[in-house]
Amino acid sequence: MKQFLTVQDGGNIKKLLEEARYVKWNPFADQALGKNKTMLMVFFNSSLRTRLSTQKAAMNLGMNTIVLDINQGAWKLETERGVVMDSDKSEHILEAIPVMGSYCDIIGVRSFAKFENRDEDLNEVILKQFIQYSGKPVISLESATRHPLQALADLITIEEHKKSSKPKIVMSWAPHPKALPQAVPNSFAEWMVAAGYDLTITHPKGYELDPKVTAGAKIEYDQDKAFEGADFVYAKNWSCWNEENYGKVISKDMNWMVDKEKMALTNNAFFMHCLPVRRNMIVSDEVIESKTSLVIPEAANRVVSAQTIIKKILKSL
Ligand code: AN0
Ligand code: CP
Repeated sequence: MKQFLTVQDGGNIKKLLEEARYVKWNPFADQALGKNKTMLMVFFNSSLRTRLSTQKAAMNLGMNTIVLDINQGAWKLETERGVVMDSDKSEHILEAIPVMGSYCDIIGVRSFAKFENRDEDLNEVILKQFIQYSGKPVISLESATRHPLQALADLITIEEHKKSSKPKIVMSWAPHPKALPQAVPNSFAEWMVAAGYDLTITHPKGYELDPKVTAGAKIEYDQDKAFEGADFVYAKNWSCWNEENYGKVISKDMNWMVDKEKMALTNNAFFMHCLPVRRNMIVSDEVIESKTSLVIPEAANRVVSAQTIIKKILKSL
């Protein structure tokens, strides 16, 4: 494996899940693989889970790890080519990336959608520069349009808890005060369809995701209807993807919050969320604290997803 940015990079899902199961139960079996190898993680945005779980995964594989918060302590980066650099930006990303690449064997990058220029976000301008100029395998730690390590952890968690071979999964939009990216719902949809699950996506009108990403899923605008018979409810907020309202919040309708009454419509469904979550906006205290809430094991599986992927990349170095 030379990079991990999308579901396609994961290869055969069944095989990947087998590899994940092995990693989960033998976390220190491959300590020699990462000896004298360095994992660098570069964050353009905040993180708790991705930062800690990816670092833990790399350490389990015997690697050294370096974490850089670009916005705290590093030089402010210019990302446009051709500009006269007379502003507050001291360094160009075209030097910074190969320099960072020279200090590591694998490079992880978190770079969210900025919502300034839709084409720039959809074309993954920052991530692509890391691929082109770092000279090292790149792992997405959530890019502008995808969060594959999260979706793989979600899939591992569902595999561990499902009671039928083709569970009904419902991904539900829920209200949030700020504009959030589409990366998590995009990856969740792609991975669930690729895994062969029965996926229904529910959201208010205007929050449609890229139809290429949701191909194979059912879209249901009536949230109550969508929840009927669900085995897993995956809550997430995202902002508008369409051209007209890209990156905008057009509804904060609190009726979409996942609460006890909504969960009562399901087939005693498990509740999932990638975290961080805003309680009593996205989900009620009661539901997130209930016995069927999987948010903590789901976050714990982020170590497993990261370790499975880093291991595959180390093997191909
Ligand atoms: C981010 C998002 O929605 O993409 C990260 C989630 C893993 N969430 C926030 O910014 C709150
Ligand atoms: N789920 C997730 O990626 O969390 P962080 O933003 O805290 O890394």
